[in-house]
Amino acid sequence: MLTTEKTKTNSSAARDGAPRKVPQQELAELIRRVVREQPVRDLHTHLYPPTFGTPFSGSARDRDASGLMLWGIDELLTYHYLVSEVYRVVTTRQLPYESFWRMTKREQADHIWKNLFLERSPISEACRGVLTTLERLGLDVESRDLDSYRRWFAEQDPSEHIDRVMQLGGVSRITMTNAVFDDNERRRWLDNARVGDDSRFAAVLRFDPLLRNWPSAAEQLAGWGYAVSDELNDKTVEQARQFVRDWIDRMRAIYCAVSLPPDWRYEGGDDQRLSSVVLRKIVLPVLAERDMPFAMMIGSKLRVNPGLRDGGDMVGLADVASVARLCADFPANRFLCTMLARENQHELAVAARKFGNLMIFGCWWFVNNPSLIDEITRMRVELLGTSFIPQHSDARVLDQLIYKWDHSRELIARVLVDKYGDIAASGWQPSEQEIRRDVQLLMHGNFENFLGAGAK
Ligand code: FIX
Ligand code: ZN
Repeated sequence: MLTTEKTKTNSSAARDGAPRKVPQQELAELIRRVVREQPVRDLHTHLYPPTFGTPFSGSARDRDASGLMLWGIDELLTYHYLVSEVYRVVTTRQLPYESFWRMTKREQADHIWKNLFLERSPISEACRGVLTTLERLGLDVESRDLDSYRRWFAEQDPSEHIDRVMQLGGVSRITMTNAVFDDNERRRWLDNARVGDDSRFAAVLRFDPLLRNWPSAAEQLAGWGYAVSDELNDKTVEQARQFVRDWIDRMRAIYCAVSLPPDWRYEGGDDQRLSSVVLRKIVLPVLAERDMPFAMMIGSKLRVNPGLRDGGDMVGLADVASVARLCADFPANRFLCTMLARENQHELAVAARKFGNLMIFGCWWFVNNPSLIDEITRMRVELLGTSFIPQHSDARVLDQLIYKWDHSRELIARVLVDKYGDIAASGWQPSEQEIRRDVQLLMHGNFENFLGAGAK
């Protein structure tokens, strides 16, 4: 219905102190700029500061072959996504997995560069990401001169490079994944209580085996001095809770996390599945006590092809109803959740409409591709407005922060241009201040607010 009453013009609105409304034609550019400028708090990565050691030390020289801080062009090229992709081109008949893994990192990178970049165009998302990163670092992509890129990285100091990459990626703080059951990771925390003391990074206690394989986890806890048996009696429960508390405190973890297989289920209060009992009696009571969220990343079938190592994991359809039951049964807990299957995304977004203690996040791993980020983000805005966390990087190599956030910012902005355009068409003219407020929530505030008082 057309209204006859003239709407307020910007000048009259400006006169009475209301925020300036953005004319439609300027809206798209403003939104893109705001999304580009808004620092993001990356809530899930596999990145580390130099204190965790680095196998490629650049100008710093102190290499650590089992170091956890991965960075530089050879790590970028040997990302497990690209190992999987190169084995589609050069099969195991031509190059058995063992032969590949016996190569040096440099030889593996040469193999991937030759087969995925030079002999075929690097148009997959993981290949394209390498090019975006090189270009944003100011290197000459057109030269295709891999050794020149190597020479440049060899001159960089790892810690200074972290600052550079965070600045280029617009990342305000990096959230680690600290897998306490990984011997290399655990040893570093036990050897050096200050290993996590880099303010650019926040720790996350990750303990998949507790839920994926309790008997094995119980055996390891016993070996670490906790009086636990694989029978979940009161003594075991209390000791396992103490294990979780001890590592939250040692790491100063901001949340705890697991990745769960697609067939993981939670059937409610009397569910006697080991993972459900461990959740109900050990994990969730400690997290409620500590006012800390619990992150569940659901849908990964591990090592369906062991020869590919980290690249050998697969996706499967998960059960959103189990997440909904958890949210209902544990109202004092807060749940971060992302799922790996595209087919789970709509139901998970609807579950988030039902439970305020559920915060869905990211386009994880196999749905972290432009076509699916667009589809999923669009659907989430339509169902949840600004009350979700659109993305995390899942970066494993420091430099990936640049491309993963470049690509995602562009896609998130594209969705927001349409959505603000839709409301502007009805006469609701968003101000720049309102757009900045909303984008800050999506990229930073929703995560920080969900963390609770204890962790920042
Ligand atoms: O469980 C996880 O944290 C997954 O993100 C990783 O295991 C996976 O290899 C990955 O890095 C995906 O992007
Ligand atoms: Zn991850």
